[in-house]
Amino acid sequence: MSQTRHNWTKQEILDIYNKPLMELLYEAATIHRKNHDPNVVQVSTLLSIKTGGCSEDCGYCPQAARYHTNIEGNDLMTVQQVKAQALRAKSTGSSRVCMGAAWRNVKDGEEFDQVLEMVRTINKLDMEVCCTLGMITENQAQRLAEAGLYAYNHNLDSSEEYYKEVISTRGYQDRLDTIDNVRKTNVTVCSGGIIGMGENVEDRAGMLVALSTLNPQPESTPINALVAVEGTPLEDQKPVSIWEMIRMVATTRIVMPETQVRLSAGRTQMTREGQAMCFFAGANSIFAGDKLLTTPNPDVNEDMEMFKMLGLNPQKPFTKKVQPQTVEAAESQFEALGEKPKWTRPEHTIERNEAAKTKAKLVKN
Ligand code: SAM
Ligand code: DTB
Ligand code: SF4
Repeated sequence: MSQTRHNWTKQEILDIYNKPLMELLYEAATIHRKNHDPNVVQVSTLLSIKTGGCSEDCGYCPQAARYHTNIEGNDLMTVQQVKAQALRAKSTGSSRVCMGAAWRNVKDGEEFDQVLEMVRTINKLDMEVCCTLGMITENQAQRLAEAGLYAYNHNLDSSEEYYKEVISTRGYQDRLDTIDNVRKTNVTVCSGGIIGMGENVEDRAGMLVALSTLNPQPESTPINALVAVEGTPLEDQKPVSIWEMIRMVATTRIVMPETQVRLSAGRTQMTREGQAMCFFAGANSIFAGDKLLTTPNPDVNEDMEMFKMLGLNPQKPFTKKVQPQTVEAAESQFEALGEKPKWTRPEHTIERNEAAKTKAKLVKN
């Protein structure tokens, strides 16, 4: 019988998070090995296919146009460029390529058609393909599924309450709606969040309530430690301690036993010993490659050395679910509907976001 529960309460999750560490680790590791091979870690490579210039106000994000950060913006990559990067990722042991675009939402048209072609191309290399393109409609999710998409990443980021302190340009329900649209297809759901944005432990538990009560639960959940980037509203946040990361990973593992828990952004700040404890606590996926989307990540050779030291093996593609079939554009059953996802645009004011925007205007002028 599956141990997966979809009715976790915030108090239950808080009680788990706050357990004495040795008990928390033992419980998480026990659940981990019942559901996964503890010596296998899935490796994904991120590819920023369209960088910067985003219209949203996400307080953590260096790609939001309204803040002044030192990133180099780029238009949409070509299919050939993406193919070359995917082949490189495959040769260094990645089973998945995750393509990120600094978009609020997907718009039907040439650029989305190009992304669909990227999906087809990578799936044909026998790698899992993931996209994170912002909000999508059900029709757009169907078209991605038909192209051979394996996973769609759309994070809840935090609890519903704390989310309002970080993002004002779209609501929590909008995110849930996109996840719901993905769920209507064969594409797996990747959804998680960030710790270290100034939220409290209740918010971390609140995010895990929102994720674990989804039915089915997400197939993968990235746990990011905030990378505080200069110029963003969250630039002065103190780094989270490794103990908080370990507790968050372990709690995620306990409430979502079957999910692949990804130790995501923030690994450059973590020692190998710290990362090893996260793997013991149930993390079984990482992002590899010396860049996340715009910020640094450990070098892939260093990661492979760490794997060797810990006796970990990279997961083979399509271990958890069969490879989707790619339907060519000419044979597609779905036409572009030209619709936009409906979203609520809460547009309340977040003081620190406004301050970062004002500061950026002064620097840019
Ligand atoms: N634009 C799309 C969207 O917002 O869904 C896709 C890209 S966006 C960069 C994907 C996720 O990266 C965000 O939801 C957030 O959880 C994470 N992220 C962005 N900036 C981060 C940072 N500075 N530190 C940690 N995680 C970050
Ligand atoms: C996720 O949860 N983390 C990744 C991926 N999904 C797209 C992105 C992390 C981005 C960190 C900041 C940057 O490099 O720009
Ligand atoms: Fe845009 Fe995504 Fe960054 Fe938000 S997280 S500003 S939507 S790129």
